[in-house]
Amino acid sequence: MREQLARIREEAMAKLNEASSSAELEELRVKYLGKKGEITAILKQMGGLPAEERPKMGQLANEVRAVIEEKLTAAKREMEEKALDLRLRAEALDVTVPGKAPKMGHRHPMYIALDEMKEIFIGMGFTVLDGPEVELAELNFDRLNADEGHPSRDWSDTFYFDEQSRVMLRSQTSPMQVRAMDSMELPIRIIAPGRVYRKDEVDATHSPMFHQVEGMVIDKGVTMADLKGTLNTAVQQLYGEGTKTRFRPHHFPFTEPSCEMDVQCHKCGGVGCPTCKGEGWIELLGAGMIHPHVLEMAGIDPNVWSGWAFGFGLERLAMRRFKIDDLRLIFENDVRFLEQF
Ligand code: 2NM
Repeated sequence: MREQLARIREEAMAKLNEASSSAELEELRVKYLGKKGEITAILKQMGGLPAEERPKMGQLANEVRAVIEEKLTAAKREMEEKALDLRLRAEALDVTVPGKAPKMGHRHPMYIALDEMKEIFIGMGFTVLDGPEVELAELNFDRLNADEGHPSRDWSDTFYFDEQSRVMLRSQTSPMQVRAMDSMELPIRIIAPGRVYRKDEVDATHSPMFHQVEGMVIDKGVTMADLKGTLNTAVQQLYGEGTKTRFRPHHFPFTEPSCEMDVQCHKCGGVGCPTCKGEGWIELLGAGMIHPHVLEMAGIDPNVWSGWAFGFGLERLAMRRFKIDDLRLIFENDVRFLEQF
């Protein structure tokens, strides 16, 4: 029995040393210490021993049992520690690995130009207005002195929604000025940027959708001098101090008198170069004193109030500002193009 216990002890120790999983450990625990295990079997045989041998053998058997138990516990703990260590290693974050920089977008070049424009006019006390792109022909045309028969009202020029030509995609942002005249308290100082629609074929300078910025001032005693002063101030901020402008007579149905404003070419200083096509001047916008009848239609007495307005195409402004030579680039949104600004 003594030898049996010694063998069990030796064998158990060797096997416990070799065990490589907790399942194996459990198997060994059952094999040696379980109810039908080898130690239990030995203890059951004790009854056959002489009485004086029993306590010694009992003690020995218990020692072996204790040693195996201890070894089991130690092996189990070691295995758990190893597993934890492996898991920690696998889950470890290397905080020294360089991060991935998120790709930052930026404003579209046209909106950079628009925001500049807004800043300039907000700085002069103007409010920025927004309005519907689906508009009544009444506000887009009639209220702006463009009566039935005006060429821009033709079906070949304008996107109408109905046979009666009552509802349309606005062809200018001026209907917002009309809405402002109808709803705002005087005096009014506003700019109205937004999309406008005309039936034009796409080419390097045309698109059926483009953006306009229009501005309007209505107050008492407002004259053409205020128009020139305000637009000159805006141009100095946009193109730099000392930029010269000139005003040429023009015609619009909603203004009288009307004019176009040119800026002296920033490239050649007015001598003439490819940028200004040899002119020395670059056409910037249309403007004029609001027609008395347009004021009257809005219920504003032209004998008390007067006003001026202007309008220009935003794409053209952005194209000049960023030296873009094809309008289509503005709308294609090719990232390789956009990234350059
Ligand atoms: C332009 C040129 C000149 C204009 C006029 C008005 C209104 F509503 F006050 F009559 N809004 N916009 C105007 C005047 C627009 O664009 C080339």
